[in-house]
Amino acid sequence: MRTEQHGDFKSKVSIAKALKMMQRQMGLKETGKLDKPTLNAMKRPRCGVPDVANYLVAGGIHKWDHNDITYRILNYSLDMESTVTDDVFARALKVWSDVTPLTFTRLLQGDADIMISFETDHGDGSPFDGKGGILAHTFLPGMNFIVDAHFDNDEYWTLGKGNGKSLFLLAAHEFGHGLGLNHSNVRNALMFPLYRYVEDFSLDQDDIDGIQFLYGELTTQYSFTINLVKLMKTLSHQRPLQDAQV
Ligand SMILES: [Ca+2]
Ligand SMILES: [Ca+2]
Ligand SMILES: [Zn+2]
Ligand SMILES: [Zn+2]
Repeated sequence: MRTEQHGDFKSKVSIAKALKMMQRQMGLKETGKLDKPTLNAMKRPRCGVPDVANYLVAGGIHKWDHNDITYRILNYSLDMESTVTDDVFARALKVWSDVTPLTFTRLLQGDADIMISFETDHGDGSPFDGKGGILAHTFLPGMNFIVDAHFDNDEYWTLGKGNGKSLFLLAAHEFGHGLGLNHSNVRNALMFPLYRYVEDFSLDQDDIDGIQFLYGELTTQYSFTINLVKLMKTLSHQRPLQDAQV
């Protein structure tokens, strides 16, 4: 029943209209035609979460009903050491916990809210496409009990420089979906669908507005506690150094 309604709705959207929506999403001129800039943009490496489908479900809010999110890393790629990969995923999650009351705890077994894995052929109806093209995809919360974050194993995952794709940037983007964010049409936003390597990464105001719309800001009391803990750590690290100098 649900599928029928969805199909019916979808068939009313003409190709030109869908193209225009996609062009808007990619920040291109909305011609409604498959012109050269559109074709070029479609060939660029990108996240596999479909833009147009997201517009079709626009209006629905997908988010977690709790702030203490758990995650689990199910497997590793051959491109990076596992400890480096663990660190990359932790840093990518920190991007979001830095600006919200969300916390992320890693589980080593059992069901976590976000299940992270590297995949090639896999059975979720959105197969990967080998090297290039689609790099990763992630489900939005609320549709499934568990959110899967999948990274294409055929990509060459790196820390960003040189050949290969930055696992950190892709993971931060994918976790944005895993927390409920759709794609943004702001070119400098992390949630823009096309991959672009940046050395000094920071969230765009558009990303911050989006995630804080869903989960609120990091409260001052909470950030005060975090800063206090950081200060105490710094002081306790400095003390032995001072002793050594005396
Ligand atoms: Ca691919
Ligand atoms: Ca690989
Ligand atoms: Zn995406
Ligand atoms: Zn998948």
